Amino acid sequence: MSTTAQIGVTGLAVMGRNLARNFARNGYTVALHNRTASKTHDLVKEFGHEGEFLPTEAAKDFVAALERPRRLVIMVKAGDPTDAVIQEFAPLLEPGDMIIDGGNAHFADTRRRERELRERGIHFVGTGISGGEEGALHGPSIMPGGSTESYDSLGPMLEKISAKAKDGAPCVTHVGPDGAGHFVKMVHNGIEYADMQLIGEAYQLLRDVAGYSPAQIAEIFRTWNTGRLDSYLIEITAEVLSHVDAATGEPFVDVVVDQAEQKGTGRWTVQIALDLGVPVSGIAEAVFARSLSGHAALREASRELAGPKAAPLSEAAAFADRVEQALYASKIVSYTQGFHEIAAGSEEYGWDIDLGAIASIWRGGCIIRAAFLDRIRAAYDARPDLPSLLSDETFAQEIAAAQDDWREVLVAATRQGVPTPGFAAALAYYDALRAERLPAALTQAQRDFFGAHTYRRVDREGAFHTLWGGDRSEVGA
Ligand code: NBP
Repeated sequence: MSTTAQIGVTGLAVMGRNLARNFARNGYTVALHNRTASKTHDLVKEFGHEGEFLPTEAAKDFVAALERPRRLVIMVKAGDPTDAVIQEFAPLLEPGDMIIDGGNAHFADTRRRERELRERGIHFVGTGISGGEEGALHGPSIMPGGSTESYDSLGPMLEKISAKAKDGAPCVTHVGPDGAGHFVKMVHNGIEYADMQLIGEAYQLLRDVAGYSPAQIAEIFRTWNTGRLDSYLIEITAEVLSHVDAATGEPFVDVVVDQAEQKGTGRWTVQIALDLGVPVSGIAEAVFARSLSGHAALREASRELAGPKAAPLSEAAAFADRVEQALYASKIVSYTQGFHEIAAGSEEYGWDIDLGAIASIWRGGCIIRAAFLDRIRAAYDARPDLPSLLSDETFAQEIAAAQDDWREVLVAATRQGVPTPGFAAALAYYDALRAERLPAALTQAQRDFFGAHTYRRVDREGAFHTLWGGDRSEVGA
C-alpha cells in the first residue's frame, strides 16, 4: 500500500468520483477529498477494491498525501465553488505543484486563475472533460490547457485514463496555454447543442412531414448510424426513440415535456463568438431553440396562430433520404462554424491551437464523438491553414452533392410549417459564404447615410463618405 498518491481528486460528486476511480483502475494511487467527508468514505467503501485510494478529510492531509510535484484535481461546481477550493488549497501548495480544474469553467475565469497562481509558481491546468459520468469512469475526451511543463508531468496520466479513438490514439492533447482547454471544451459543447438541434429537426420532419412513428424513426436513425452520420448522438437518439414509456405504453419521447434545459456552455459559445465576431449561427439557433421551447406561456398564447394548408407528403422514404442529406450538410456547417470560433480564439489569445488535433481527441469519449471527426482531422492534417472546413475539397463536394435535397427539405419544412432553424441557418451560412455579392454593401451605404460611418469602394483604396444631406458628392475620409 502506497503512502503517497500520484494524483488527488477533490470534489467527489458523480464526475470526480468516477474520474478518481478511473485513475485508480489504471494503476495510480489516488488521494481523495470532498467538502462533505461522507462522500469520500462512501467511495472507498463501495469501490475501494478497484485500486489504491488514500481517503483524507482535512485539506492539509489531502495535500500531504500527494507526491511532489503535486497533482491536485478539482471536480467541483464551476464558478464560486472552484475559487473557494483554490483559495483553500493554494496556500498549502509549493512552486511546481499543479492544480487541475476539470470542471466546466468559463475560459476567462481559467485565464484569471492561471495568471494568479502562476505568480505563486503554481501551474493551473484548466481542463475540459467531456463524456459525462460514464466517460469519466471509462475514458473521457480530455482537453487540458495550462503550461507545457504541466502537460509533461500530467500528459502520460491523462493519456492513460482518456478514451481511445478507433485507431488507438488517446483522446487527449495539450490544447494550448492558460484557458485554451476550457475554451475548446466550451466550443465542443456548442457544437453538441447544434448537433442535437439538427437531429431534433430531422426527427420532427420525419414525424410531422413524412408521417413516421418514433419506432420507425429509430430504425431510420439506426440505418444512418451505419453510414457517414455514425456517431454517439445518432446512436442514442435511436435508443431514445425506440423506448416505450412503461407507465403509459406511449413512445417515451411523447411523455417528456418538450422544454429543453441548458447549463450554459452553449450560451457561452455564442456570447464569445459575438465578441470575436465569428458567425456561429447554427449553434446560436440551437441555443435559441432551447430558450424558445422553455417559454411555455408564450407558446400557449401562440397556439392559435395560423399555419399553412399543405398537402401531405406522398414519398416518405425518398423524403427520409433527403433529410439525411440535409442533416449531414448542416452538420458540416456547424463544425465549420465551431472550428472557426476555435481558430479565432486561438488567434485572439495566442494559443496556437492545432485544429486537427482537436478533431482527433473528439473522436472518442465525448458526446460529439463521430466517425465524421476522422475526416475533419484529415482535412486539417492535409492543410493546417485551411481557411474553413468548407474549403476542404471533400467537404465542399459532399455539400454540393447534398444541396438539392437540403433545399428541398427546407422547402417542405416551410410549406408544412415545421420549424427548422438549424437546417435553415446552416444553408443561409453556406449561401452567404459562396455569394458573389452580399447586401452588406447596402447596409454599409445605409450606415454612411444616417451616421457618416464611411464606406470602402470596390474600385479604389480608402474610406469615403457621401454628402447625403447636401449635393451627394463624395469625399474621401
Ligand atoms: P457538481 O457540479 O454537482 O458539484 C458537486 C461537487 O462540488 C461536490 O463535491 C460538492 O461538495 C462540491 N462543492 C460545491 Br457544490 N461547493 C463547494 C465549495 N464551496 N467548496 C468545496 N466543494 C464544493 O458535480 P459534478 O456533476 O460531478 O460536476 C463536477 C464538475 O464537472 C462541474 O464543474 C461540472 O460542470 C463538470 N462536468 C460535469 C459533467 C457531467 O456530466 N455531470 C460533465 C463534464 C463536466 P459537497 O459534496 O460537499 O456538496
